[in-house]
Amino acid sequence: MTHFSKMAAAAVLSLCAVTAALAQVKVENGWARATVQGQMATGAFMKLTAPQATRLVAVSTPVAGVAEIHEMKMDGGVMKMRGIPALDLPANQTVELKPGSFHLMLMDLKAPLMKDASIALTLTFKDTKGKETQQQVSVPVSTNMPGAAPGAQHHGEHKH
Ligand SMILES: [Cu+2]
Repeated sequence: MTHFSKMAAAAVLSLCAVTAALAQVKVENGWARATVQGQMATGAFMKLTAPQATRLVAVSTPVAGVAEIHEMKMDGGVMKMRGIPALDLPANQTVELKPGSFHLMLMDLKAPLMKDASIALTLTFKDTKGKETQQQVSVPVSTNMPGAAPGAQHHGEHKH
């Protein structure tokens, strides 16, 4: 492991620790894709692990006029994305939001998302009893998945 990737891993881990201590749902490896001038939409990604079964039902952010939960799926040989009303988070199972799969869609951006900035996201969860909780997270803006080098962010919890 290079010195840089060690530091990056430490930064990600300390972010994990902070969010886990404050909140019910563990949010790890969050990031949003940087945009260029004139681009109106982008995606935000993260790993979510809920201690008890819950669902992600909404997302909002001050940087975008509209934020939705999306999924990408092959449909007749074409990759399509669509909004979904909720994302199921089974107890103690890590659900990964990543490019090509589930993601948070940020639309009607108020300004380009600059690399190395960070954005605030408010996640709304609704548990099996119908109780809603909100959780604030801050995620870095990046052009690609941070620490995307193979194995760089392996937490030993890979599931297929
Ligand atoms: Cu989308």
